[in-house]
Amino acid sequence: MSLLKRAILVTYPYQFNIHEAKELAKAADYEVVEVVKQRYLMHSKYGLGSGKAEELKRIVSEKGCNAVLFDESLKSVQIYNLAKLTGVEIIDREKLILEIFAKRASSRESKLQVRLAELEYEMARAKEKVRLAKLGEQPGFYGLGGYEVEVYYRAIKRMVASIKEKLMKVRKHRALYRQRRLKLGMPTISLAGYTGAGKTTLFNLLTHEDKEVADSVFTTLITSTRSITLPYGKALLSDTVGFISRLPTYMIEAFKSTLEEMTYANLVLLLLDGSDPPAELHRKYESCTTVLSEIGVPVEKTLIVCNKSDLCSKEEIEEKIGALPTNISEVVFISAKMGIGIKTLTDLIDARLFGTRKLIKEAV
Ligand SMILES: Nc1nc2c(ncn2[C@@H]2O[C@H](COP(=O)(O)OP(=O)(O)OP(=O)(O)O)[C@@H](O)[C@H]2O)c(=O)[nH]1
Ligand SMILES: [Mg+2]
Repeated sequence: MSLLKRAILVTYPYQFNIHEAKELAKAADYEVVEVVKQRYLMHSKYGLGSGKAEELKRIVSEKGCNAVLFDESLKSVQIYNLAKLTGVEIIDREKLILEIFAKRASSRESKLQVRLAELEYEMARAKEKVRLAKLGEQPGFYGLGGYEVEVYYRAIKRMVASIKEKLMKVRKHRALYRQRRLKLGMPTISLAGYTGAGKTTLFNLLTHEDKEVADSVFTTLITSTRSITLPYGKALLSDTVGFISRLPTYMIEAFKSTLEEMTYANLVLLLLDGSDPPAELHRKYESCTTVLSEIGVPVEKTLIVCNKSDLCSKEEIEEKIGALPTNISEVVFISAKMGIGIKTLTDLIDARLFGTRKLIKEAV
């Protein structure tokens, strides 16, 4: 029995947008029955232009769908207008990502993080609802008065504060762990990269673990840390949540205690999927470096690792990497799945972390 909800996807007319939005839809249990494409999705009334919005209305009724997935962030008034026009639920990109996170979150921490992101989503829209209520229009409030709207807004604010407090405690806990690890003198390595780049595959290979690897988006939500043995010492390797483009800052904020590990890492391995077409590789690379700089990881700490080298020729990947806006010359080509290039990678990590130990040993 299929539990998939039937949905129409509204997105940009580019292959990578369509592909990624479909992956997100699949991960949140939606079956995309038709794709409506438009170059510009920021029109004030419906997100879409009004002609396209009418077309969407027609398709929704023809196909008998339960929802419209809108591949951009929408304001409450736009959601309200679209829902009124089409008669079905409107899920924007942020909401869709939140649905996936909510479905996948299994630890107490990731559940808190997802709840925080959900409330922040609601709060951003509640502000607009308050404004509209004051103007006498109340989309989405179905007759709530301005007073109740204020109460609602304040209630969300209180919940946000309470969750933040709980997350602070988790952060303190992590800080304690970090101090303990520091005392052990073990350097730390973090895996970073777009969702699906192969972080967990590499993590499993280096740590002999068996964490879930899958062809869908956001497979990993919980950070795992294990020790690895390198020629000149031991280090701790962490796998974590993947990045995605157009992720709003508050979501990064919500996952801060998870992502924060990266700011303390001695080395961050930025994994790229070398089999991506050039435009996609470029776009994902930029999304990753934006998040890394937002959370405060200096470029010098990053090592670019180009994964899935088994899927294309070295020349092909080198050409793609060469076109990236980066001045980092050091790129390692590996295949985590096939175990190709792993020795070169571990030697490089070793040199970065224990370079001086090696020199001392060679000198004596
Ligand atoms: N061909 C090929 N496939 C790979 C390689 N590394 C990983 N994959 C595949 O890529 C997909 C995603 O791998 P994961 O390790 O789950 O990726 P991830 O970066 O951890 O993804 P998230 O947890 O969603 O952020 C899986 O289907 C893997 O089997 C590789 O070197 N070659
Ligand atoms: Mg993973």
